[in-house]
Amino acid sequence: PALSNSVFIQARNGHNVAQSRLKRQNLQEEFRNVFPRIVEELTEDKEYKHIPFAMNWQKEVLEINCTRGKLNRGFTVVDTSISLKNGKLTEEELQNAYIIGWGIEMMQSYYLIMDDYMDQSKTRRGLPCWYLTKNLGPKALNDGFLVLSSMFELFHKRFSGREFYRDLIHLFRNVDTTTITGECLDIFMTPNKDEKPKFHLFTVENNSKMFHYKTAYYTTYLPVAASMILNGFKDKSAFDAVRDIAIPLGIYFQEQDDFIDLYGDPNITGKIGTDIQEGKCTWFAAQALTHGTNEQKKYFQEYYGSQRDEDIRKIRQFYDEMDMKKRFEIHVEQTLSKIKSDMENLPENIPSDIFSKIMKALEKREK
Ligand code: DMA
Ligand code: MG
Ligand code: MG
Repeated sequence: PALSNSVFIQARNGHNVAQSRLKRQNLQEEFRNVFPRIVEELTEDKEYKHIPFAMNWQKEVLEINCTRGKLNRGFTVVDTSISLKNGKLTEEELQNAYIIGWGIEMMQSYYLIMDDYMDQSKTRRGLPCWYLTKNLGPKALNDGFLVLSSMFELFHKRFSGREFYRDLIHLFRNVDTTTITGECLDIFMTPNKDEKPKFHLFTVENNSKMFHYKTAYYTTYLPVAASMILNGFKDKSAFDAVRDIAIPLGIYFQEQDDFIDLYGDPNITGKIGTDIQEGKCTWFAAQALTHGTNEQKKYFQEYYGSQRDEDIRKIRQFYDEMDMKKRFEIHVEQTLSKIKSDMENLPENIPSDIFSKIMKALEKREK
């Protein structure tokens, strides 16, 4: 069904969207305004109305968990569709990009509900984590699954009759498996209560593999690949070429996440960093154990993963002594210049500005 009383459906479906409407800020606002309709559509089911409690709960879970992020991933679907169609996309193509974009935002919210429970984080996007809301505790896990199933429900309602449906579902299933595998790697490398961190696993290679799986695949590859599927791409080599650029960019995104955990301002990021006391295999920890002297490594292993404030301070000081901010800056410069040069070899039908837009959105990211 069309988003019937939606204010922005002005043009008829088959017509190209007017250029004047394709301004970024404009579209970002349109994109944002689509979500309440999606929630309505998901909960308007006749059968469902007989269980109003579940219906209202689903509304609340979706509204609180899906709308408070930066919406970078979701909007990348829109950005990518515009690039792939060289600015000439129909109303229907734009609406489809909005729906898929929100699907990705829903997927992200499901990961965060689960991840915050596993990481025992305290705040997210400026609010208590969902499992800490209303003292839900482990019951929050069902809401994670609720958000995921809502996403598949939305795609089914909207796209099940479409030619691209099979490829779309295949992509999302595949990305979900990859991300969960990445969370497995993360969990495996994180110590359980009263255990020492697994320092022998803290290598640059393991760290980057974990980032590839847990973050890069769904953060940068998924939105671009989803838009390609919407736009009729079938050729495996085009997806491979996109993956080769998207994955390093997504790994860089998670490296920024580690930077923010250490040096970010919680008032801006909306979350409080806990990586040091949790003994996480972060980019910084992997650097310390790769480039430190034997003496430095010994010192690091003595205090990393401890809950005591003074030990956490020691690790922060240690990072300063190793000049980690500078190391990070150099690493980022190298990463980005490699990605930029690889972007020059993309196939002709993949405009490189797809990735320039993502890079721009990540530049000097503070949250
Ligand atoms: C993020 O891992 C990965 C997923 C799949 C949510 P993280 O725990 O480092 O992220 P955050 O710092 O946002 O909790
Ligand atoms: Mg986390
Ligand atoms: Mg985590």
